[in-house]
Amino acid sequence: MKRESALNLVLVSTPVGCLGSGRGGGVELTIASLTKGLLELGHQITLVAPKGSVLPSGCSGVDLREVEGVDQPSWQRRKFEGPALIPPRGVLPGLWADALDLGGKADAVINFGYDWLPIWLTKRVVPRLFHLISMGGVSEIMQDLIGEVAISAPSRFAFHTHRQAADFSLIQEPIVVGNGFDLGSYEFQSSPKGPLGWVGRVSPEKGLEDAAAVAAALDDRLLVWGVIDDPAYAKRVEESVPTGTIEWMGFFPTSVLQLQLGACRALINTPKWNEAYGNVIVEAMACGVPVVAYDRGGPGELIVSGLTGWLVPPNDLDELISATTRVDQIDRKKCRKWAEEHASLDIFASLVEQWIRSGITAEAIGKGPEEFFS
Ligand code: HBI
Repeated sequence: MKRESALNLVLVSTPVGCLGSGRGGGVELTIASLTKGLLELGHQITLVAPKGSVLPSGCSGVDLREVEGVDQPSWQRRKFEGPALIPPRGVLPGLWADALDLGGKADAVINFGYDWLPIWLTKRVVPRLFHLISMGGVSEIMQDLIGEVAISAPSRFAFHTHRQAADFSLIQEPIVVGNGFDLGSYEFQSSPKGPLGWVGRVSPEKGLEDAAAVAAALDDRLLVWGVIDDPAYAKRVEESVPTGTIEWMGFFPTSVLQLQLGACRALINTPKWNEAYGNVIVEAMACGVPVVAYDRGGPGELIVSGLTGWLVPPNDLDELISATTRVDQIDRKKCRKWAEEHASLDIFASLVEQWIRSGITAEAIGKGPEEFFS
C-alpha cells in the first residue's frame, strides 16, 4: 500500500502550566504521548508551549517553541456561567501568534488547550486548526462556542470518550480518539497485597474525600500522588479521616510514579465531574493495578467491571468500600492487557493521524468526517 506522505504538524500546548510542571493535568501526558507517537509515524512536529516546558525522552526530533506569559486562569477555579478571561501579558495570545505563523506552512495545527481564543479562530484563519477537547462541559461560554463551531466544522474536533463528548451539543457523531500511553515506561507488578492508591490533581472535582473515606472504613492507609492544586481542600480531606490515613506522596515523573503505584492492590478513582478520560486509570492498569471507580465520565468507559476493576454507582460510598474489598477477584494481568489493547501510544497516534487526515481530505472534497471515521 502506498505510504501516505508525512504530515507537517504544529501542536499547541495548554496555557496552564508548562509541560513537566504537572499543572496542566492530563493534557501534559497526552501531548507527550502523542508527540512521541506521531514522530514514530514519521511526521514532522513543532510544539508550541509555555516557557520552561520540557519533553520526555524520545521526543528529540521535535522543534520546541517556548512562549513567555502568564497562565490562563484554570476553568476549575471559574464559575460555569463566567466569562472567558485573558490576563495581562497572557501566554495564550503568544501561543497562538506563534501557532498561526507556523501553521501557515504546516498541514495542520492541533490544539490541546481548553480555551476560547483558539476555538474562535478556527473558521477565521487559513491554517487548519484541530482541537482535541480535554475536558467535559465546565464552562457555558466554551460549550456554546464548541457547539457553534462544530456545526460547520465538525471534523475539527475530537474527544477522548463518548461520555465526555455527550456534554457538548453536537449535531454529528463525535470523533473519539481515546488516549495513549508509552506502555514501555510502565512495569507490570503482580503483588495483590499492596496499599490502596489515589492519583490526580488534588482538587474538589477529583473527589479525594471519598477515597479517603474508603481507606478509613477499611482501617487502611491511602497513598496519594499528585499536585496539590487546592491546599485548603487537601487540608479538609485530611481532617475528614483519622490522622495517618492519608500519605501524601507528592508529584513524580512517570518513571517514579509507576514504580510506586504498581505496588498498590487497587487504585480508587472518585470523579465528581464528567472526567473526560481518566489517564490515571490506564496508568494503574498498565502496572497491573485494578481500578475501583464511580461509573461516571471517562472512567466508566475505560474499566470493564469484574475484569479490570469494579464500577459502582456515582457517590455510592458503601458500594465503593465493598468493591475495594473484592479487588482480589481481578486478574492483574488482564488490567495490563486492556491497556495494551486500547490505550497504547501507537493506537492513539494512528487514531489522531486518521482524524487529521480525514479532516484535511474532507475539506478538500467538502465531505463530512463520517465517511472517513467509522
Ligand atoms: N483551564 N483555561 C484553561 N485552559 C486549559 O487548557 C485547561 C484548564 N484547566 C485544566 C486543564 N486545562 C487540564 O488540566 C485538563 O487536562 C483538564
